[in-house]
Amino acid sequence: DRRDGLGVYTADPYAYDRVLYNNENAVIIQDMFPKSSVHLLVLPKSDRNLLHPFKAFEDPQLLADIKVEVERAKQMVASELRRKYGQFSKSEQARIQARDADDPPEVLPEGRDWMKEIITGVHAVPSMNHLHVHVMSRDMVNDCLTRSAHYNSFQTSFLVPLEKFPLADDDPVRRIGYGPWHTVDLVCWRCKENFGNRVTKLKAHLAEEHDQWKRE
Ligand code: GMP
Repeated sequence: DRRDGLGVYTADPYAYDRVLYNNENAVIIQDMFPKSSVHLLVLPKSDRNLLHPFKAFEDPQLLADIKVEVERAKQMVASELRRKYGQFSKSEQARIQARDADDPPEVLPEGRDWMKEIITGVHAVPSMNHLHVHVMSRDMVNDCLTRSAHYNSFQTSFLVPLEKFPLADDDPVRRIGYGPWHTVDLVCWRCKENFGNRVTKLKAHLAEEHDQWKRE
């Protein structure tokens, strides 16, 4: 089944170049069809990893372990963003200039906090059977993003952050997957412009936003 495609990475981590990190709790891999310029997945190694995430994360130990791995993946995404875009970033340049000045200040400017540019979570209705947590830059610029559902699955409450877990029995998040998230308007994450259902227009716009965003 195509939906079982993520199982191979935890079963045989050393067989795949896409596996970037491996320990006893999880593997961290590159998404094969990334929807942002950097898009990783955390795949727990757990006997609960074929459960729906709402069920799987009822286990406090699993939830705690995976939060640690998601934090690790965030650090990986942040350093990849710094590597890719640091050269364009005004705040990074300010830090480097201060550092390399003849008379450097006692306290250097912070540089850019790339951790703030990252979104994480699970889909309310996952498209793949094995438990996976998305950890990605928030730009949503990638050729693999072709459909409005790709965009909205990360830019609406359909993406459920780990902080929401464990869910109470009556938590409204449990109903998100059955709501109209799929057909809501495409809204730019950065400037909030509404593109209706015009995904081609949105993509052209996101490319422009990306150019501004990397310069911040
Ligand atoms: O939500 C499931 C995620 O898994 C999506 O972002 C897909 O792009 C991704 N995906 C689907 N199949 C594969 C695969 O075989 N390998 C990897 N690395 N990612 C996949």
